[in-house]
Amino acid sequence: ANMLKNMNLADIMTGLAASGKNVKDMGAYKFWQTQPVPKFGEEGAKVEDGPLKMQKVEDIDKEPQPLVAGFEWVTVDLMDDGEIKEVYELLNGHYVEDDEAMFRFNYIPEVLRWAMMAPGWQRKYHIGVRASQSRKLVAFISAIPVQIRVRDKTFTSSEVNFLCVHKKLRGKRLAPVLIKEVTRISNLDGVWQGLYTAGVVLPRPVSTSRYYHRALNWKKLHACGFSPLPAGSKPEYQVRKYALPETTATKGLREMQDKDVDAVVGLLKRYLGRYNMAPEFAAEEARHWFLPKKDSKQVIWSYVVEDNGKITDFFSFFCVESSIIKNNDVLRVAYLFYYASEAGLSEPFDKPALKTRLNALINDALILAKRAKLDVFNALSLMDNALFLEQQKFGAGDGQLHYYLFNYRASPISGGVNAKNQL
Ligand code: MYA
Repeated sequence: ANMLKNMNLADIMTGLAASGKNVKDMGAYKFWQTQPVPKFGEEGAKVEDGPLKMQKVEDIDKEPQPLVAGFEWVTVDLMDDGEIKEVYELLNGHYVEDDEAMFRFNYIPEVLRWAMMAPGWQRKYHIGVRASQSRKLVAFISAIPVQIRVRDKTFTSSEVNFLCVHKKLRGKRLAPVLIKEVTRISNLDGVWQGLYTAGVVLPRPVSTSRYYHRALNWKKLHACGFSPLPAGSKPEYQVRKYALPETTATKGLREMQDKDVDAVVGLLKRYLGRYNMAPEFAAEEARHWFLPKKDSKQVIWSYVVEDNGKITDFFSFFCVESSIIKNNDVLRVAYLFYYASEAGLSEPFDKPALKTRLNALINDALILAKRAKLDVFNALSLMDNALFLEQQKFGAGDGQLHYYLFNYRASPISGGVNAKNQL
């Protein structure tokens, strides 16, 4: 979870984007220094990957930590339209913003359900805090179970997301209490590892990637302050630079259907096997994450290439809106999700062939996103994205996304982490 925005050249040159921004001394992390996470300063140590702390379910507290007077724990029923609206409103007003407070994520209920009601979800992981008197929802945290592979080891972990504290309750150490509660609930289910992303630096990222942005609707991006007009350029030139054809070019490209699930799972398993850290999808999970729901607003777009009855390629992107704070409008932002291609799986590995293929596929993804009326297309500097970012006219943004593992020590991973957690 992090924000987006085209960074101007001056920031790149002054190094503002460097990952050093926001780093504190280990001792200043009053909460995180008590948790089973790797510490800054021990990066170099040669250690085997694995859990940091072993515990037993019977030793885990059966009750949550008490909250300060006037507040109480609740679980939120996301099936209930009224309750999901409360989560929507909390996040819409108080969730992640960019550094200059120009944009804030606007997770509509359809996206929240998609993200938090994935296979294996349980209501007890949709944890809220209410003010006892007013019943107002003032804080939230959630998790879903995922199978995550780090190098040659695969384990279940709680993927934590949507941590949010109402602006009026900030700085009161409520976030650590929420994090301990989602940990406790996971532990009672025998889950001992966590996976999460944040724009802020905490002890200690297992991987860090940068956001890149590709304009689809440059005029709108410029008008709302997302994309500056480069010095010496003219608006017409920018519009022409980002123009896209009306129709896709890849032969055999079509929307993914239910009948493709097994083929996509098989292809993804082989393709993601190339990376040091990636999720493992069961068929049911792939169905959930990739197939659009027919009866609600579209959140996810997935395409396959079929060649003589065989699925050779796959790509997907999802949409999360961002509110433009100054004028009540929204940006419709596409995020590149998972992809896979036989072109990356030849023996020996043929990098130029993969580069050519990914550029063709991503160009089609841009065309399809534009057709879906999305305004900008985001991708991270992970997986094989370096092979197409420049050629497809993505520009570096000012947002970083740090990947974290809870209670798992792993030597640092460069590139190729899972795309799912960018939600
Ligand atoms: S990332 C998105 C987080 N949400 C936002 O950024 C929305 C806007 N901001 C807020 O709502 C608040 O500022 C939040 C902090 C809630 C972020 N992840 O209560 P405090 C540490 C982890 O006084 P507040 C996402 O959702 C901070 O370093 N820790 O602060 C993934 C300090 O600790 P320390 C964070 O500003 C979340 C302490 O909190 C984050 O009122 C993954 C201060 O607490 C952050 N993003 O509230 C959570 N930001 O003293 C971890 C600040 O040590 C999951 N802090 O520096 C771990 C795995 C658990 C499952 C395990 C299973 C076994």
